[in-house]
Amino acid sequence: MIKGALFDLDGVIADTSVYHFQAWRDLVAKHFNATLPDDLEAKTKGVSRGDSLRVILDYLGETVDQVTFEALADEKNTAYIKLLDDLRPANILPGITDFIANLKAQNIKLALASASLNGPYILEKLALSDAFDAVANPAEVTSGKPAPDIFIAAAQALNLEPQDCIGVEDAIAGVTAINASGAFSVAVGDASDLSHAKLHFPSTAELNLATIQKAFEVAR
Ligand code: B16
Ligand code: MG
Repeated sequence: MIKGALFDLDGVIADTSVYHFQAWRDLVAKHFNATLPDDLEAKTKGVSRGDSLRVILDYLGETVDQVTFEALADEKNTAYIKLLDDLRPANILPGITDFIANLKAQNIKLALASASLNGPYILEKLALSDAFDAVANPAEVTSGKPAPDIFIAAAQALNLEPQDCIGVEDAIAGVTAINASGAFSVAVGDASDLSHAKLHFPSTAELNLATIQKAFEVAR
């Protein structure tokens, strides 16, 4: 029986991932006079702010000192928050409101397992704060995704074992993290590289609790 659902945020609850990459692109254009290719986005998805910046600097072949690194990360976050200005409940991805309602109808507890330090702020903007029983704090875990820490912390916050939970993700690193935590990985999205997920839906609109429950029981 599924007892908990551990949710990623960016790309699962709302499509804020496009804003993340837009903010990185603007930063790189301004400070390095360079353009980031589309395929770099997948490498920054689900990955912490600092790790995303490392991926980008690696791509650019740039090294910066610690002070500059922090300043760049801060500047990106300020720009990202600005892009979130108009975020509202209508921006919740298709199917997510119903999926949350179906989980709650089955007494399945909900926790946020996002790498984003802006998670609580975004939930508030989407009027979803009350829907979640717990929010795992990414600032309090040792290692970010693809390490399992945030999913383990989210299960713990619900007083559950990861094995009794599903994790829902859109990112390669996130699915790896769920699998390593022991939770049952459910991937959403059209990325062809989510094949390591136990179950995959092409989009959030297709998330189906009955299908997940069946697959979960078979796997357990
Ligand atoms: P922040 P998720 C992740 O959120 C994003 O996918 C990733 O692009 C971002 O770098 C990371 O959060 C950190 O976000 O800069 O807001 O702390 O997909 O794990 O919900
Ligand atoms: Mg995500």
